[in-house]
Amino acid sequence: MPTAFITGITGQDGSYLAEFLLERGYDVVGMVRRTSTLNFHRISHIQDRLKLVSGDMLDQISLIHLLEEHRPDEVYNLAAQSFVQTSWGQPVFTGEATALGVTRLLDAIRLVDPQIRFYQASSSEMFGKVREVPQRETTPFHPRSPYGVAKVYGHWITVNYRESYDMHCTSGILFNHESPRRGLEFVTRKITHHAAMIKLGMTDELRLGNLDSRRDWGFAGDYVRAMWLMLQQDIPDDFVIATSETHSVEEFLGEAFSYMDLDWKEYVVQDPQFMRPAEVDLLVGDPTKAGKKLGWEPTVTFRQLVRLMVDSDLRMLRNGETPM
Ligand code: NAP
Ligand code: F7E
Repeated sequence: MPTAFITGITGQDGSYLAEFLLERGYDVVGMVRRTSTLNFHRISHIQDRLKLVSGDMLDQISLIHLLEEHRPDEVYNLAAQSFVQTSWGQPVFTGEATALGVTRLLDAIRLVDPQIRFYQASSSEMFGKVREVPQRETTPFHPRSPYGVAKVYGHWITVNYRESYDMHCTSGILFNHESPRRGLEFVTRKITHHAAMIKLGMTDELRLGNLDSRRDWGFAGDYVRAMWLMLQQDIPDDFVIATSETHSVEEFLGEAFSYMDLDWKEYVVQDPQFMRPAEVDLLVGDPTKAGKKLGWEPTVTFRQLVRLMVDSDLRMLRNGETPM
């Protein structure tokens, strides 16, 4: 059985990827960092089938020891400080975890076993102030946040280890992907969770920032399948993963609230604290290469995505469950 090593397994994508790999018969080793309170809520349903091990992207020794001990065939680097807004308040930490962490892990692989296949979670945030519409693998980068800048570094160091050491290093340039397990601070989940709370009479207000920005939103379950497909290729490469549709935050609001028979204009307040110092106005990806080379395509439409997130939030709130 192949062994996969996942950093960021407690996050949205880590939980879906772990499920996906377990179904394919992998031994899954997940790296978790030490926290004073356990945060395994996204993986509690599969915890007994995972090997959870302790390490941190800021501590290279831990990465080397874990790779030596578990000898994975594939490494998926999903760990990052991934919230764009926080990256302005914590730019150095974001650089340490999201940028330099990639080098620490790549170099640990080079030292322990350069045959290990490596996946880097790159991001459409690298395109930032976009130079071309839609964005593809060859579109130049112009990041607009410390997070985007850190991801550009992570992307190029991945390409560099591929070119310098002939390692199997792949960068997946993933556009926004969401799910019922999305963190509550991201705009999609913030909207679906509040729409459900408003429907149930638990609140009557939703405070948001810029409603005009446009994103290419897909379903996280589809996107982890693309990560795995990338590492099954003989030749490592870079791939854009996206739906090729773009919608504004306002459209997302309209879709979620109208599904609940609510008018979002009665509840939404624009609040400057959620505006960003520099915004990414428009993202829309061109996944043609992934379609041709990986046979990948998304299976969940924008409307289905919004509805499955609202339904899940309604169910959790009705059952008094802690949000994932
Ligand atoms: P997420 O839910 O925020 O999960 C991030 C994970 O990284 C968590 O497990 C977190 O652990 C871990 N982590 C953070 N700092 C760490 C450190 N110093 N050492 C070890 N682990 C650390 O993010 P996601 O949405 O699943 O995204 C997964 C990856 O894809 C990230 O790299 C993100 O930047 C990238 N990405 C995401 C999207 C998207 O739309 N979701 C699009 C493109 C790229 P804790 O639970 O302990 O905090
Ligand atoms: O913001 C606007 C905000 O925080 C989306 C991460 O996974 O995807 C994600 O980054 C848009 C922005 O995601 C609020 O200004 C308005 O224009 O949900 P978000 P993001 O910044 O696109 C990329 C691909 C990643 O790689 C990242 O890791 O929504 N917006 N009002 C708001 N955003 C938030 N969070 N909260 C608001 O109240």
